[in-house]
Amino acid sequence: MYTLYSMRRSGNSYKVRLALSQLGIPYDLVEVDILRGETRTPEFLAKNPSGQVPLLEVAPGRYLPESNAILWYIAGGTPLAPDDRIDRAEALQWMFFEQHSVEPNLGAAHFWLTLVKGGRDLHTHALEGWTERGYQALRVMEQHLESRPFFAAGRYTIADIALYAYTHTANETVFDLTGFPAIRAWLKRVADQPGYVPITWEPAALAIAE
Ligand SMILES: N[C@@H](CCC(=O)N[C@@H](CS)C(=O)NCC(=O)O)C(=O)O
Repeated sequence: MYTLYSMRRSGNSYKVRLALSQLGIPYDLVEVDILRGETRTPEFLAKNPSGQVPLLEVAPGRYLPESNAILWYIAGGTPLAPDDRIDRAEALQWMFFEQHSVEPNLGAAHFWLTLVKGGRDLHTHALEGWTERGYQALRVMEQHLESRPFFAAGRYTIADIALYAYTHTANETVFDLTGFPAIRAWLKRVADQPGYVPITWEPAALAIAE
């Protein structure tokens, strides 16, 4: 059985919890508090030298970091991970976009404004850039979704899961999605998928570490 090292309010961790739920894969969950430095202990760094969650133990002693790599691993061989060459490349395209344009802006705003006490004051200058680049990313997504129900392969895939994580919490920070009707409709389509769980969900049998 997999063990997932994850933090409840982390969008990157949520991607993996959402996919595991939708794929019906059982797993043990270890809640890690990054605000208390729990990913920076020698024990954790031995598992993931990057000191970050999510981290999936795929077999005893074998660890896989990076949310989008984990998505490809757990969804491999299922309809959530496109097999066809161009469909797969399209899914990858949007997952790279997520890491380059969405996570560093919407994700950073989410982390510093909603999770860290006083984070807004600490990052007043950065916030301007996150906002500008975040809206730029949202406009790209909006345009794509105006004529398509999902991001890649003409169906719901792990590309949607990756992009959903920080887009669905965008309005908790500085982003107003009122002017993005296609994104709002897509957020609803994702939330309507079988096996959907919200970011606050946790398995009943939580957790080894708590
Ligand atoms: N590119 C990585 C980013 C992971 C990441 O930034 N994780 C954050 C939580 S969302 C973390 O663990 N931060 C703790 C730290 O850097 O000390 C992914 O997609 O998994």
